[in-house]
Amino acid sequence: YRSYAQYIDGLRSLRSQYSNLMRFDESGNSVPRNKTIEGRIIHFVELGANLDSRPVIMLEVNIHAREWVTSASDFYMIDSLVSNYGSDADATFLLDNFHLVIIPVANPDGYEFSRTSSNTRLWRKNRRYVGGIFSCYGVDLNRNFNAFWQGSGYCTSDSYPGTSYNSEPETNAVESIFRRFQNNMVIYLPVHCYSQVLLLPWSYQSTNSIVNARHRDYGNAMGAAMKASSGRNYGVGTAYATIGYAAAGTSGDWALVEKQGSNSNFISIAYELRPAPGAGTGGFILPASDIVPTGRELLASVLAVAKRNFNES
Ligand code: 0X9
Ligand code: ZN
Repeated sequence: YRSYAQYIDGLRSLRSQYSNLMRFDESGNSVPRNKTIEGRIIHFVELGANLDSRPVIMLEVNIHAREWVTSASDFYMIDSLVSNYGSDADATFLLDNFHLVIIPVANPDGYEFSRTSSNTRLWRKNRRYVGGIFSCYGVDLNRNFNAFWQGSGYCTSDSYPGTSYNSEPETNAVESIFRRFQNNMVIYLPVHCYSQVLLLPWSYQSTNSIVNARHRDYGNAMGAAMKASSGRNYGVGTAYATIGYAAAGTSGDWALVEKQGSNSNFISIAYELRPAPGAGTGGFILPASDIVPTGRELLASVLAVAKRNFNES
């Protein structure tokens, strides 16, 4: 598993090799308010042979610090797409017909903190100093978006939503990058782990009913592609129906609201990638040998939604 700096260096070197297929926001200047509390830039990368003239699929990865396999498998996917373009039919199809926008690590402060020691390995939130009588740190960024936001809970909670929606720089950065590509965007995919499910909206409601049947079709197509890749069964449904709880203020719901709600053709589906063998609280701690097979699942499912979308239009 690489550091944030190593991922960014890796993207730079891929970009220098495949400059016809990649764009990378080196300075981060194009996105307002995109610096984290500890001063890191929330970078994004764009992939495609025909940037700016193709529908956008956006991936937001590793917004929860401890979910390391999400960024690792995403890096595998990026590397595999650009290096197989022109020789592999699927990679060529995807990069010829779509514009991928990827935030490779949406919570770099939290990610680096989770890498500092085994005591901090299961850190989830960002590194905001909140204070209070317990001098606590951290806002759950996937509760901080302006969609059905709920301002409940104390800052000791792992899912503390912040003092108001949008209070965090990372949330603002994700929103700014989204807005920049929003007009052409057809699919938004937040990437989490480890419940091995594909989460359909709405996330905030304690109900099993999904926003529309089209989401179910896309989720099923993703699950089938992942099954074909690894043999694993990914569940498909709302957060409440699959992992057993509703979550307000998530980026997935926010993206759908931004794109005009349930009548829109826009697709917003969140991944919960595979758990570590044995699961439990160790479900987040996957051996490095799981990175490539998880990356293959991710790639197969992104390809599946792209093909589905391409065939619709
Ligand atoms: O609780 C969460 O934020 C997510 N599960 S996790 O174990 N990765 O923390 C699921 C929330 C649903 N997310 C979206 N619909 N975007
Ligand atoms: Zn998560």
